[in-house]
Amino acid sequence: MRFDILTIFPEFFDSPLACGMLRRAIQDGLVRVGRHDIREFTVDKHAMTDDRPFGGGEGMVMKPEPLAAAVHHVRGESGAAKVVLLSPQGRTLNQELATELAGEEQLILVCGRYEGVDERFRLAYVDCEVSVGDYILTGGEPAALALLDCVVRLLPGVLGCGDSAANDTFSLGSRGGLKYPQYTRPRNFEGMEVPEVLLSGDHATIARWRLVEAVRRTRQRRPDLLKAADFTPAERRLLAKEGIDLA
Ligand code: 9D3
Repeated sequence: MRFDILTIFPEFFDSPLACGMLRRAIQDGLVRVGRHDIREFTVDKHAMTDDRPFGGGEGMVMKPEPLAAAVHHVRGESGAAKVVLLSPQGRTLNQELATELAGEEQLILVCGRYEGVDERFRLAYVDCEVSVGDYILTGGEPAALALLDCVVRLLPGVLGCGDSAANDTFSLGSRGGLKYPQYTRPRNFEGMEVPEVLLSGDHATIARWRLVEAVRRTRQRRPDLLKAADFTPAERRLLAKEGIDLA
């Protein structure tokens, strides 16, 4: 898969791309990430990427020509690239959207700054607008980074065995719920003990305890993520016995 990021701050992505899973995926050739400075596609002598809004008002608007020229520059031979504008008005990013995007051959991520991009660029070039949530960022770059990160980890070969999708299958996490509480050494930390059941070596009992704790936690913090249909009859019996009502 190939990503091309259009931005006025290409350096923004330097250290994220040089660390951890993203670095490894790039090194292994599983993904290619190009960064392109929109300023290099400007058409005027002052290299302006933004201008004042027609009709007046606060802030600046990104000019359409540099954005269009940058898209033309990075669009591959096939022309099959999908142009994604990171925008507060977009579809909110979630795991389902990440899975859809992971099926694309090339994504061109357009990072807006200022008050937004010229409407004509959006209409003529943008296939999909994505937001990362209902809060205000300074621009599209941090949103593009979140999108890149969550899509890349879905690509074949990127995850190690320890974090594989298959390994997730039995946990609530893979069904959209939250993770159970986790513990590692030492057994006593500041007077707090690790729950006895986790030291028992009884894998079936541990699995049941984890399911119960994960559901309890999800119901308390993110009830929107819990659907009774996600559980087997045996799991529903166990949860009912523990006094957890899925309805
Ligand atoms: C209504 C006036 N503007 C802000 C006080 C609107 C506005 C313009 C530009 C708000 C944010 C931004 C910059 N943000 C993004 O480009 C952005 C974003 C976000 O702010 N939140 C969540 N997802 C995204 S994706 C791109």
